Amino acid sequence: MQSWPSPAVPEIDGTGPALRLYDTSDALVKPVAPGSVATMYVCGITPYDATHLGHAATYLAFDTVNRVLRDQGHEVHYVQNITDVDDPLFERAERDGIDWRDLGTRETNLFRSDMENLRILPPRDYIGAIESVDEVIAAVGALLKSGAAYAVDDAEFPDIYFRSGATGVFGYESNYDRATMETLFAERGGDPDRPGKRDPIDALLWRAARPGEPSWPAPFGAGRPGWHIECSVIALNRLGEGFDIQGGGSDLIFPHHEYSAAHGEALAQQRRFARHYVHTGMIGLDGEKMSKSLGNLVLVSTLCAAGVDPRIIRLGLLDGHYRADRMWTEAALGVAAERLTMWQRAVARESGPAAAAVIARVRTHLANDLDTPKALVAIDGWAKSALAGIGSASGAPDQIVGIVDALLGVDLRSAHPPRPVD
Ligand code: 5CA
Ligand code: ZN
Repeated sequence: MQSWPSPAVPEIDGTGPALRLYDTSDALVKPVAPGSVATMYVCGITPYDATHLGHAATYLAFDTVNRVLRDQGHEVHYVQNITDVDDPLFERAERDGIDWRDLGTRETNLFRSDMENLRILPPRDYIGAIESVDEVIAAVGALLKSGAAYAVDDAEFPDIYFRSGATGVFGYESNYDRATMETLFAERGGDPDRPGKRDPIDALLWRAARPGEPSWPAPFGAGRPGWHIECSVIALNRLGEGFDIQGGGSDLIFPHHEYSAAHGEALAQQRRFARHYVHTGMIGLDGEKMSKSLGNLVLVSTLCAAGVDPRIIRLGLLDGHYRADRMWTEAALGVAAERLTMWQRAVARESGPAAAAVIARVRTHLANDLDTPKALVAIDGWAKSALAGIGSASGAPDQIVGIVDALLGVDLRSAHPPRPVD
């Protein structure tokens, strides 16, 4: 699948401290410690509805990770999937009387234009489930062969499941106890009551073909991929085992990332799937998590169509810490709009306080588990001083424009209208 166009990222002199991020598995903030090429996989959308601010916040958090790593001189190999074969897509397509492939294409196009408007750096590999079916078939075959997978005893629908005990370390990613796993498994797409499973929380790897559902031929019987194996193979086949960052929202901690890791580890001789499991908090509206199923959505595309500058959306989202569950409010947009205006006025001046100390602070805050709220406050401080006529560093406004563009993804000098949807 084609990714979206990349915005330019200016290179800024110097470098900051090495990035440290919270790892869900080890339950602590630790160095990301990549080699010269940093490797990052972030779970992509299920394209049955439009991008809301919760999705945007999650992709923006990993965009900031991407920008910080680049600023530290790393090349970043970034991979993202599109879950374009899944039940929610079929159900919505059926409800709306359209082909599920057309629905997926339409919503993926909308997502791409939202990401472009928000100036999110695109993944190098943007891979749909449809495109990766062959990879899944190879992986399921290998898991069957090694005994990590089994088919249920059902002549009509011999679905294939993963033995959650196969790796011996199952549960290390989420650290959840058995009761919590059972609850979340049932709530988030699992099928604990499927007869024939050896353990109720064993996850589906391959769903045998059902009438009216899409399927692909495979040596172990026609069917379609389960959800978690899709992300395991797309990541593993491009980044290798032990890649640096596996990312997504906190609703993916279990079962999705636990099983993506376990599948990957069973395939790659037990090496830890990802070094870091990084999870963003949930964005809510009116006291509830923003979700397609609840329908309480603020869409990026709606805001852009109403003339809201995407830079304001970015600054509004960056004003909260990525790991905090938080509510989106109209007021947050107002605050972000004022901030953008203030920064623009400040960098339009001929001089201001020397930028080096501010740039160092921004880098330090971001390296410290992505403390974007403090990074914004550091820029505020510079902008207020500049507007008060303090400082005579003539290069400073340009330097501030550079760092805000490179690390926060906001181009203070652009006047580009958002790109219309295809
Ligand atoms: N396709 C799968 C991942 S393989 C999926 O979860 N798709 S999704 O469209 O439901 O979500 C895409 C990303 O947005 C996921 O990382 C999810 O955790 C995140 N997300 C969904 N809702 C919110 C929210 N309200 N706040 C923050 N992030 C969210
Ligand atoms: Zn995923």
